[in-house]
Amino acid sequence: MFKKILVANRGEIALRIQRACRELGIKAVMVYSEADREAKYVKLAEEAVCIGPAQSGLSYLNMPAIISAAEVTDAEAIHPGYGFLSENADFAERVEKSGFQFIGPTPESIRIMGDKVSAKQAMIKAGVPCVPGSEGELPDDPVQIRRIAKVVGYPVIIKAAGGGGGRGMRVVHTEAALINAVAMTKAEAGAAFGNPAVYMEKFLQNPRHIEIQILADKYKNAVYLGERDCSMQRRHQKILEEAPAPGIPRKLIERVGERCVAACKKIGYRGAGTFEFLFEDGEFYFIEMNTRVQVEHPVTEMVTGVDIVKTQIMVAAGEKLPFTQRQIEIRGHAIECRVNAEDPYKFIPSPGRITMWHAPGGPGVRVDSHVYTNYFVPPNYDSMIGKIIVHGDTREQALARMRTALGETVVEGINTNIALHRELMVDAKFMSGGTNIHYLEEWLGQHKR
Ligand code: MV4
Repeated sequence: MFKKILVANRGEIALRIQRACRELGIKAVMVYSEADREAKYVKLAEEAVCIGPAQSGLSYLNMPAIISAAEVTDAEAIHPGYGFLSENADFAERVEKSGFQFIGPTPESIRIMGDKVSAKQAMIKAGVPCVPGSEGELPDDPVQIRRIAKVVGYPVIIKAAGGGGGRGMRVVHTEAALINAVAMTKAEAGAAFGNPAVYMEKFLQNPRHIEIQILADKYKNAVYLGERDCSMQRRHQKILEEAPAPGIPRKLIERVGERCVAACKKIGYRGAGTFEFLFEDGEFYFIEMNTRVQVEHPVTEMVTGVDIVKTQIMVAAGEKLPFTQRQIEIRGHAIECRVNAEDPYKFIPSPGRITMWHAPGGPGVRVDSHVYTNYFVPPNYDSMIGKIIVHGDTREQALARMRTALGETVVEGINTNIALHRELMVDAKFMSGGTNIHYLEEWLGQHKR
């Protein structure tokens, strides 16, 4: 096992990784920007290195600064967390070329999944169900493009190979609009991602966003840890997640989970990973794979009892997965509410000093947050300041526990979206379960103030 790991991230996930290291008896080196000097995990760290000014580009995205910090502190591995450099294949490669273990998949795996066309081709080959569409990149010939769209059937969606997470896509409803939409998406993709390649899919009108968590080791062992329902989102920002997904038969999840595991084995995937699917009319359609630990990993930890971050570290160190698929059981229900420093209805960021922070507690309640009373939320980063996660024997109990937890939570000095979460936890449609990816935006439209 590693003796020392460098944590190349900030905020709640930096603290989460530090906690996993403590449990494993590993020393964690924290890196921080000038804006994060006061962070709890920096103060609690046995070692911490300032890697630059507040701007991410000069600190958390600064590869030489991070690798130098690993060198001067004698760390053996680097955990990238989520966001920042976590899905940057060049970073993973530079980490390994510098003699450190990257805690994540191989640079090749990251590269394949980063290109959405090659990711989809790998999944089709491995037998994972995908959204019907162009087989690979769209050709230049308008006649061929029209022919593909006709076969797929309108509406279609044009997506950039270099995009993902909602960036670089365009819905097309008619043949008349097709060629121009392809040209526009290609031009934008070339400018934004340095890759003009685009592909086409059938546009699904009212899907849910369901994702499957997997863990794999270096010896081709892989397991799936069930699914998460991440449909509650606004502008591609998830606001709450839950596991299991309400109303989806276990047998269906098992079938798609087994395909994901088979795909991992086939491509030699290692580490934690998430297969993102759209779910509509009882069918799963793969869209993208994330090659990092995700914000919402705790709901899976709560229903499976598996420590995903700890396991990520163990498999990166070359250990075998400490469990088999048969040992994975889904118990009860978990919900996570992301607490953001922002106006709850206008979504304007609200950085500043937290004059009072009181976290909830009690049975089945977990809070992952790096903040505290008198903490200053810097304006330079994502507005998420923590996550409240609850577990219950049933979804109803989890909902009741979340209502209680949100009721106990006190945040003063800045605005947060807790009021929005309190309303959603008593919303009849959300309570009945299974709302789709458009629900929150429609709800916000009807609850204007
Ligand atoms: C789609 C889709 C409908 N049909 N693909 C948006 C994020 C990116 N990961 C893929 N996205 C979508 N792809 C087809 N063929 C609808 C979306 C989509 C979406 C997906 C998941 C969660 C929220 C979303 C919000 C808007 C659109």
